Amino acid sequence: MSLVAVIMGSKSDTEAMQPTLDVLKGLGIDYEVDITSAHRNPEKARQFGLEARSRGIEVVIAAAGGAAHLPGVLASWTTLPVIGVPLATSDLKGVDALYSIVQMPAGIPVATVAIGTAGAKNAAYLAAEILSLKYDEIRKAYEKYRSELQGAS
Ligand code: RP5
Repeated sequence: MSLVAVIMGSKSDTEAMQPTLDVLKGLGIDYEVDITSAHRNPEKARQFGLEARSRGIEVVIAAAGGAAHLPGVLASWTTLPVIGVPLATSDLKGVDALYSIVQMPAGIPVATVAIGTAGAKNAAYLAAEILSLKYDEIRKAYEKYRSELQGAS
């Protein structure tokens, strides 16, 4: 059963989000991936948000470029933690997406990571930290990764 849902706003986001999937896989975290545009398919975004918890999802990672309303829209339909990844897919190179995702009005949080590959990876690591509160196997895998970092510098 998937613990993490990785939702992207467009097929064109797939390559930018591969690092998220690689990190989740490396840590042994089960995930699902879907394309759900908040503006082209708002009903699908709503259904996903309403059903995610009952399907066993515990963390949502939502990636989008441009106006990047997807993470906020999903957060409006679920009380699961939502991590937003701003993607550099527009002429503004992701600054638009960053501002859009990070500037959620008070009350409906979206945890926002960096633009690009660093953010895509950190979204997965942050999901691992959240899941580590409950799952010992994920905590052990994540702590192993962290301890290996110490040897690298
Ligand atoms: C956003 O707009 C997507 O997340 C994507 O990053 C960007 C462009 O999408 P497409 O027009 O290529 O589908 O919705």
